[in-house]
Amino acid sequence: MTNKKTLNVGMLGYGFMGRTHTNAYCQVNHFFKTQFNPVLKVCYGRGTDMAKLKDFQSTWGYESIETDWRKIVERDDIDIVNVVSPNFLHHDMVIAAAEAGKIIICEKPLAMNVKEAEAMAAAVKKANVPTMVSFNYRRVPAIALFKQIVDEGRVGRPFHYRATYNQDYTISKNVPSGGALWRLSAKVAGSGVTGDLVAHSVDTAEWINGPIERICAHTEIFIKERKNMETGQMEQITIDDACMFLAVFKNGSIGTFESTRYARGRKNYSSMEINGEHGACYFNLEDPEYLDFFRYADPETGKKIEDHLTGWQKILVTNSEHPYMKNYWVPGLTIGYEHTFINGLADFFKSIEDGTKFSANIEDGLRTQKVCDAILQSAKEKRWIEIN
Ligand code: SOE
Repeated sequence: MTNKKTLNVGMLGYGFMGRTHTNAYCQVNHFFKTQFNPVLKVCYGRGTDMAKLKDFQSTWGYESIETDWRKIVERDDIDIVNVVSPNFLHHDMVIAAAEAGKIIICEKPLAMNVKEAEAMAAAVKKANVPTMVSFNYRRVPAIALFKQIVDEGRVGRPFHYRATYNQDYTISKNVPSGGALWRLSAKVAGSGVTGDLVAHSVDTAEWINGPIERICAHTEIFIKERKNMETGQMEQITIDDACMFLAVFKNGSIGTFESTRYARGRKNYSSMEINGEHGACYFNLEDPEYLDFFRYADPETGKKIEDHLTGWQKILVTNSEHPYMKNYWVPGLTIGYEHTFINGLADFFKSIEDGTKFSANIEDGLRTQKVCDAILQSAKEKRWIEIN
């Protein structure tokens, strides 16, 4: 017998993110005591590859499939509309879901541009429905600990923030565009690494270190033509392959950000470091269970506690005192990428249950979109841009 309230899920998409989000629904109640029982009702695909859609359905246990996403949004029995489709569809899907009064979960980047994101946020505000934008890296235990340490004042006045998000999977000119590689097509993805990777870095940076006030960016396209795997034709590549920018935060600290899909050897190298008056923190997603912390001074007194034993502490973030970890195994045993989606869903369910504000919500998604659009504008116009 369970008293949990059923939440029927309509999954709009069935690719990589469809898997990560679906797995979170399957696992959330195994590790967290939520008040909700998500039921995998229906998953959507365009119908171009029915075998793949059906395979997704049977692998994960969806009750049915659908090739018209609007039919899912219109269904009275669907409670959560979960958007994991390519970026160009987010706008229509989220607005329709808001108008239908659904709980909304949307992958990042929220939209193709600020104009779309603003319309989505307005529709959500009008409908007053709970939203989650899937900035899953906030839910890496070591990144949550990073924020906790900064919030506790252990880093003190911040001077520098440094972030990278580097991969290497598009270096070959033979990597096609289109199909599963829609992230290389501007019409489908909106932008390149800026929306796909920098959005994560910006979300985490602002979450940890507060708002970015102004930026100056440079972007680069290294390979300007690729064969589209669906049409077989060469197409012009207009998305940014690499992006670097300087940032000034509202708190007076300054930042550097670098992102590329051409960093040979780097697979998912998302790193962040903050250097403050009293200490510093460093995290790197290729070593995700560790957080490095450097303690120079007592946060209360500001008094130097550095001595001959001082150095970077490499904290294995697996103790029950660490964020999320008491829900999993025993100290020393690690969790992985998929758990960030489980942790996020558990937090989202808790906020719905308690009626509290969830972050990252659609407003946070809009905020990140503003920074990303400013980055692209800055690179185009070769000048500093203020973020309002
Ligand atoms: C791109 O390769 C990608 O899959 C992103 O879209 C995800 O958001 C990122 O977390 C992993 O890399």
